[in-house]
Amino acid sequence: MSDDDGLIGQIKQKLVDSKRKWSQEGRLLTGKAADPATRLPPGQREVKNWPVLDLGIQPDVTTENWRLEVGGLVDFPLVWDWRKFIGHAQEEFVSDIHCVTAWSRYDNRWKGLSTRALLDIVKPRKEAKFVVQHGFDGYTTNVPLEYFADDDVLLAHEWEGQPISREHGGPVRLVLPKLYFWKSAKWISKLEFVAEDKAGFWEVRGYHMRGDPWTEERYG
Ligand SMILES: Nc1nc2c(c(=O)[nH]1)N[C@H]1C(S)=C(S)[C@@H](COP(=O)(O)O)O[C@H]1N2
Ligand SMILES: [Mo]
Repeated sequence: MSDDDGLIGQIKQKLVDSKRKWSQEGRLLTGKAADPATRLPPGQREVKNWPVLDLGIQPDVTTENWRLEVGGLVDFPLVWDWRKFIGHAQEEFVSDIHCVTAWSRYDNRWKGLSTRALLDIVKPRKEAKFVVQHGFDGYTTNVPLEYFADDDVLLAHEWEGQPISREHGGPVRLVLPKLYFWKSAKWISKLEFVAEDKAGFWEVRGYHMRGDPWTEERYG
């Protein structure tokens, strides 16, 4: 890390407070389900730009100082640096982003290591049912293992042929397209396999433990 604590900015307390209030009020809920074939989940609108959403802290992570730790209920825990990570076969996927603040962005071309490839290496134990993602900014978010293991989930390092920028979570972030985007940690530092579900940063503030956009699992 280059600066004192490796972080820039300050946590946006107002954003955190207003999003917590949204969850209490059930803001943006339409009560309708949408068919995935329609492409746009209920209550969402398409944007062409790519908004930046985080807690206001954008850690200075580079390919030099980045490390990925994988632990918890796995047979082969690991700590990788960039060279180890990039030495594994990379895959590309095009997918849509659905953010719980109601924007969706279509057709994002991601490149990275598939979570299936990672799972083949670390071998989760049969008791492992959930994955907690940790970011270098202190962010956490929890997902069911079967969503984490889906074939379109990447530990991504490129977007549209370019390295993922710092503001969007570079050098490596998770991309899990079938859930709201808060379930995809930026500046990923650690993956923790657990037996019991464990609420992450937004989940303890009223956001959903799973977060499926098609059934509007925004809060709860
Ligand atoms: N480490 C970390 N990951 C995070 C967040 C964060 O604050 N810290 N915010 C989440 C939220 S709420 C969203 S919508 C997406 C936003 O990603 P983007 O800024 O690239 O659009 O990242 C998610 N992952
Ligand atoms: Mo979000």
